[in-house]
Amino acid sequence: MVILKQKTLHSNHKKIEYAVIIGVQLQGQAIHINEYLDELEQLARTSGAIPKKRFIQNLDHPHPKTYVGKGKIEEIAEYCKSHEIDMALFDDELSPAQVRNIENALPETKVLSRTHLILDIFANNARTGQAKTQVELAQSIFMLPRLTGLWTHLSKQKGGIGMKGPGETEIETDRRALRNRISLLSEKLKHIEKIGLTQRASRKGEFRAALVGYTNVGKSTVMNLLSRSDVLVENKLFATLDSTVRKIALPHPNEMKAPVMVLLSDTVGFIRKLPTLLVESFKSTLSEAIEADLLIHVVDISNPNFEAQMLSVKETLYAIGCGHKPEIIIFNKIDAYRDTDEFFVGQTGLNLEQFEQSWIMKENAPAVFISATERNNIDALRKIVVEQLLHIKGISVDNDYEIPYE
Ligand SMILES: Nc1nc2c(ncn2[C@@H]2O[C@H](COP(=O)(O)OP(=O)(O)OP(=O)(O)O)[C@@H](O)[C@H]2O)c(=O)[nH]1
Ligand SMILES: [Mg+2]
Repeated sequence: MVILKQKTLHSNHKKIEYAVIIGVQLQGQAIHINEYLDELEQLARTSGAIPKKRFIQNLDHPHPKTYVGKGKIEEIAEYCKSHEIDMALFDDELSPAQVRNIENALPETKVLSRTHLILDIFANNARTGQAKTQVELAQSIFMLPRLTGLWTHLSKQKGGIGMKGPGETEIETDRRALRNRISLLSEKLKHIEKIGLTQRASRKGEFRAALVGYTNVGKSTVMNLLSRSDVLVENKLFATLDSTVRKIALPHPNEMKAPVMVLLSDTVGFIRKLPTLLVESFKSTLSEAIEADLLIHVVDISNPNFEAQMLSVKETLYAIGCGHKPEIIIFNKIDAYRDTDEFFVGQTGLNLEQFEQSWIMKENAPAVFISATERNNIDALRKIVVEQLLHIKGISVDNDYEIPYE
């Protein structure tokens, strides 16, 4: 049996899908669940759904049978029925038993988690053969233990979110076929990776820097700014999936010397609870970051959760084995506060100037505060990147080391 089927005709006229968003506020949870659910809603919108209502319940721990309590699930079921809701979106991964019970309570509604949405968005945005193969592999591994879902019959009729393969295809739900497909895709990826390996090996000896960071923070905008290229920039999550590498010239700190040529790469953004299997599947795309001399960690300082986002990024960097790599931090989007006198950065309770001071004192990583869209402080950014690269390679600013150039 073939795993990926061509989309049926009706799915070209895509029906709008309505969603309810469901979360649990755990006792002692530092961040209010609403901030997590804002992100879940953004994921839902990015994958093409319209969120209609939020359901939040305060609990010591998620209910083992139905995630939220019995009364709450009945309330949700009632709402879904009367408002013809297509999907119930949960911020956490559900156990197979929870999925079964919830599906029984919501027989006409797809039960999906944030992982489904992330996989869907990745599937929509994958462009190259490598990205498509990586996403399909991740989807197949994710689907394998979840084939019992009742809603698969709904989705097979309806298609849509949670059932999209990369490109114009839908995911098959047959276990044996899925297993075969997983081994085929793994083989295909190994082959693609081998080619990438030789390409990257030829870049040895050059200065390499990689833009990393949470999704939608402005990595591609910074890439375009530094390289005058036109990588896709969008106010959407995961606009970039494939890594792009550009050679850029940065002024040498010693004006008498030739510019420093650097290979700069832009790659996939990270997100809270990025599924491990996705990180695993994307390791070859992330190898630009893994093999870089310097990581340029871009942070969206206009997002109140930026510190939690930085932690998520750090976790993912450790997961791919580059937690200890030299790093500089770009605090981007400082313009988002421009007209406010008394603004506070995130939840630190400090204004921007105080924050700059405290950050520089607190952290060892060099930091720079910029606006990529307003082009504020870009020279400072260029300078800090060059200084760090020279420092990492143990080259003093004034010596006559032969700097690679075009
Ligand atoms: N206000 C403001 N917006 C910015 C700035 N830099 C980028 N943006 C906007 O932020 C959004 C995301 O920018 P991207 O460059 O696509 O972000 P990214 O990190 O590459 O995102 P993904 O590839 O989706 O992970 C776009 O709408 C940009 O115009 C900035 O300095 N200030
Ligand atoms: Mg991008």
